[in-house]
Amino acid sequence: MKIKRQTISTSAKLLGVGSMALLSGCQGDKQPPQLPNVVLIYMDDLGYGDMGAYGATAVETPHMDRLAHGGVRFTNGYSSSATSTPSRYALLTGEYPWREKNAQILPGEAPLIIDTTQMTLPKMLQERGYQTGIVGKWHLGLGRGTVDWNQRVAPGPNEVGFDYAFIMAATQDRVPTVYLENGQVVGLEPDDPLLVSYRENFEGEPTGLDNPELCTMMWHHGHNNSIHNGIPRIGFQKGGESARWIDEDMADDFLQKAQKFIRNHKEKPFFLYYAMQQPHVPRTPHPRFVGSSGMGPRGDVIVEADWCVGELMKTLEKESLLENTLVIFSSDNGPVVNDGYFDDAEEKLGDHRPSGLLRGGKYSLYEAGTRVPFIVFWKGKIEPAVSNALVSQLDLFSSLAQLVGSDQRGPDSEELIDAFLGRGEQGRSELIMEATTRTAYRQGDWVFVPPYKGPAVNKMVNIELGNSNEPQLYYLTDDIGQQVNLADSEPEKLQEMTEAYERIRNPQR
Ligand code: NG6
Ligand code: CA
Repeated sequence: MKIKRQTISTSAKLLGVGSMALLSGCQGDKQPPQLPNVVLIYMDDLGYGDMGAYGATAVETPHMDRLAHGGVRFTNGYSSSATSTPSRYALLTGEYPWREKNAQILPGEAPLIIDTTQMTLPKMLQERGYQTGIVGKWHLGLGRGTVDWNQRVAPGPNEVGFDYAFIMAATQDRVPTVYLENGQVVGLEPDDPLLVSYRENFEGEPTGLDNPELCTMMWHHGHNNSIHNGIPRIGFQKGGESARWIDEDMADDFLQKAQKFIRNHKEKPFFLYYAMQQPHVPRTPHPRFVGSSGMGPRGDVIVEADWCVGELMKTLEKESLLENTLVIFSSDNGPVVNDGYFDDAEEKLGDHRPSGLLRGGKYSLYEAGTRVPFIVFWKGKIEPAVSNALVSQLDLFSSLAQLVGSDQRGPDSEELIDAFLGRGEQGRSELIMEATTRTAYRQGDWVFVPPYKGPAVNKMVNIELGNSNEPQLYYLTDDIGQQVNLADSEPEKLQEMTEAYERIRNPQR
């Protein structure tokens, strides 16, 4: 059946009223309102143009598209940064990542950057009786400085609000290449301790730089330290052989843990943060997905991830949880094609445009750095719609707090539950976007990019970063691709945008 599309401004209406009222059954019901489960599916480097529902034709994503077509699909939904750590920091704290100097791409041995006394999204939900879990990529640091991977590693996700955590510490291209379950490295044998260093190699250990003959995937830039599974990584490690993950199984490993979490916690409300690893490098689809996209490993892992989303949704359905589960789908930052390995991603890209019509990509201050697929799905509670409201992942904290009746609010997080549930197009009026500590500003449909020194293009990844000696001003309504800089022709607007931006970034001035 073809779903009739509609825009919110015309006719979409939610099948209920008032966020708390939404949660209760009949009026006068003596039962306390039943809180909905929340499942946050978070992709890694999936671009605005990487999904069928956002215009992709070369790669098929039927399961993600089903969420998009059955829920609210945001066209102006943003991650908080053009890289992972800062986006994830903002997602969990509701605070702009540029306020926290440590919220930058972290190595695998970095200390935890969220203060354990800080209020977080999962802690807020715990206070409301939720059981909380994270499965997948963490990338917010672990421990307090020097980590002994052979002891329980803490503080980490358990200490900032997750009752359950099955994670990789950083990224799949960084050591250690092991999973941690509630702080313990999974499958570690005491007689083969795991050692990790980002400063120097361990004597006698092969590296991508010295031993290319041991690599089944070659590094293009960076990624030439310790080799695991034929893939050279960032950082050095030794030992812990029995604990090492198999890259091709990672999607299944995370999916199974996510499904198990749902099955084990279905009696009380739960929050599951399913932080998937695709399509971040190294792209290692399970053999059953190899060749599935015709676009090489980058396309194949998108197909794999799409399948995982479908399987997760099936689990919710099988457990009769769909009508009581709010599903949020998004990505931590924009897309990159070559992010440091020779993996055919460029050669086989064909006509596919991971950024869609947007300019830039991962690491970029232009739109494709942070404007990402953003979908909110709730069977029976949300009518399918496309929303143009300006929303950020930053806003999930306060908006979910509204939904579950919590008084907690994130410092920079806006209360946009109505927009998220498709009850109107009233989103933010303004937003600061970040890319590796640089920031840009959106207000309405205008975007201001302040002047930044540095290369205009990162030649390694072939992405325009947004750096220019001149201020840039774009009007997205007419120019979604940010091709026409209006800074000279619209001096008043430029002035207004500059001042509004400075008010947020440098309030003391
Ligand atoms: C970069 C890596 C890149 C990726 C990124 C983090 C190099 C040359 N590049 O430093 O491959 O790992 O960090 O990506 O090492 S993110 O999505 O987790 O932010
Ligand atoms: Ca990422």
